[in-house]
Amino acid sequence: MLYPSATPSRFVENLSGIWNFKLDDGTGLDAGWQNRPLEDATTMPVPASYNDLKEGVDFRDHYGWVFYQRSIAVPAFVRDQRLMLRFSAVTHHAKVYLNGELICEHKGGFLPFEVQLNDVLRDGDNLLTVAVSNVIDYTTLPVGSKGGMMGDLMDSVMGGDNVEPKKRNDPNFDFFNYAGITRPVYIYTTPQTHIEDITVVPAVNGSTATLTYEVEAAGEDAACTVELLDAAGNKVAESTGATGTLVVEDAHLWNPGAPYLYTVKATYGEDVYELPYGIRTVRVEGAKFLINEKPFYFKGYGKHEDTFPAGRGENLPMNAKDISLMKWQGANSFRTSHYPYSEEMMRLCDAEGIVVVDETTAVGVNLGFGGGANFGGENIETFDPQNGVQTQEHHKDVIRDLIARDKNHACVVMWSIANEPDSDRNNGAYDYFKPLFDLAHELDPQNRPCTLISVQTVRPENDVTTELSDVICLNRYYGWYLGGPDIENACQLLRRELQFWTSVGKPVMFTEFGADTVAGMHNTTPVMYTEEYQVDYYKENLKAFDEFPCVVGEQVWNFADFATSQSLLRVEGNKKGLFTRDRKPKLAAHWFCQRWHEIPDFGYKA
Ligand code: GCB
Repeated sequence: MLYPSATPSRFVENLSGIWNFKLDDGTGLDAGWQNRPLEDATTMPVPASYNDLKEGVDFRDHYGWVFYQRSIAVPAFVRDQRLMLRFSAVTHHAKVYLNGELICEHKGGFLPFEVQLNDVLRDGDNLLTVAVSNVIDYTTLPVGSKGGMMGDLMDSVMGGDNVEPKKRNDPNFDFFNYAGITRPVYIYTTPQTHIEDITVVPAVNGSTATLTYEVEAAGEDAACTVELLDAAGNKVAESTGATGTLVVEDAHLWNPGAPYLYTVKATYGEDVYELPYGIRTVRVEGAKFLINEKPFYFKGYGKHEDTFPAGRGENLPMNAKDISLMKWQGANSFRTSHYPYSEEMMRLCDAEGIVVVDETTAVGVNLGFGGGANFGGENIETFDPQNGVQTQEHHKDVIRDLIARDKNHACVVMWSIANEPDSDRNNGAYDYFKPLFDLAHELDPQNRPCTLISVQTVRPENDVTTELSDVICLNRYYGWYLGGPDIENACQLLRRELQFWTSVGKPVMFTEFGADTVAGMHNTTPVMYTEEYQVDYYKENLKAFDEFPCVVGEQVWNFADFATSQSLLRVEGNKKGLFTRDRKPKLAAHWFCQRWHEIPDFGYKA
């Protein structure tokens, strides 16, 4: 799906701003709130998660639907154009109504969707209502269940059955279930005969690059030309036809830390679309991860889109700051844990030369494990046909939509199919995941490496990542959840595990390792939760990583502290950040600054 860019043939209106807003009391849809102006509405900025923007736990932890509303109109001079209403992300389930009529519905909180307006839009003002649900269950990604444990507990303690538990979401994952219209909403136009999609695949031979392209169009037959412009806007290649190749001599490659972006300018009839495009190659060879045929070493983080008070709402200044901090630290990469990040962030990574492991929304596909902080997992097998997760079809849709959105990004070097699922082949993981890996490989025109992010609780010998993943990605907490506070001994177990992975013969990368650290907590003896312990934890783990040539990357958990559900293990959120939530460095941030500036992007373990 193309990003909504303004071009000589396309007009874009951004609907960001203050909308009307109301929490549903359980009657909203039946009572027809979508049909008329909301009564007693409050205000709400779009884009943003709503949870932290008004006071009170009932607001923050609201369960179910909320309503967003505003009026929209388009000027007469674009009325004959194709008019699209496009949502960049609505978390997690959206029903979109125009003048009371349901015009589209979407499941999944982190990918764009759109609907054509021409036939439903009236002249003058139109009432746009978006009903948004934050409910997660065994059919959604991420996975959750309906909570109410406190009621059960009180029943068992008090011996009564008269306590009605309050409905709430019980996430099977360790980040706050922020919701709302979290990314921009646009109306954009195209000519009726228009470009639907563009796919460009690079191949590099010496100093010559060949780009194979396909322009998908709709409407009438029209002439198609595709030009390649260099960064200064000069035409360096041109071709005609909806499919073809562009040959570039002395091509500038996109490299981590040294990006170069061309523009692929496609014209179909009257429609023009300009796609920023970096040329680079990616492949795995033996236990190496090659970018532009050179062995790359990942230095970076698992992240979250999480800031105060926007929640998971798009925060462009913070995105810019985060990338600046990454460069300050000598990092070169991150993983979009645990959902696809905004399109603006992906474009920024292309422009800034940051390497991205692009993850789906599949987190919590593991019912034996409560996802970090919530160790309340029920004793049901994850892939149990009756009572287990029912996510596979939706998981396929997410993979389809993610690859459709991000396939042309130079920054994306690998797809992460899931974070910490039950990946034990004895529990049905192979049958669940094999079709998903096949689908991703088939859909990605660049056939990038695919992985799943493996959890420490599955024995390595039983982990389907061995056969399915192109890169073995490990979330490991030796010296924290496992073996803490005896970091040294725990790291002996880590070494034993790495011997196993060495024998598999694939590249290995640590996608999570870390220790909760409360900023400002210090001690001469490094005890758990102090800044000193975090430094020692990392030093010891990295000593082990450095001993193994198959380890091609270290991505710490986490870039910054972030909000989670409340639990006994979380002190106002997860504190494993190298930075605080407002981006102040902890001791370990300075330590990594030194380490990562000494490690080259390429050839570290040559
Ligand atoms: C994990 C999860 C991550 C949690 C982290 C933790 O393995 O992938 O979402 O936040 O552990 O800190 O417990």
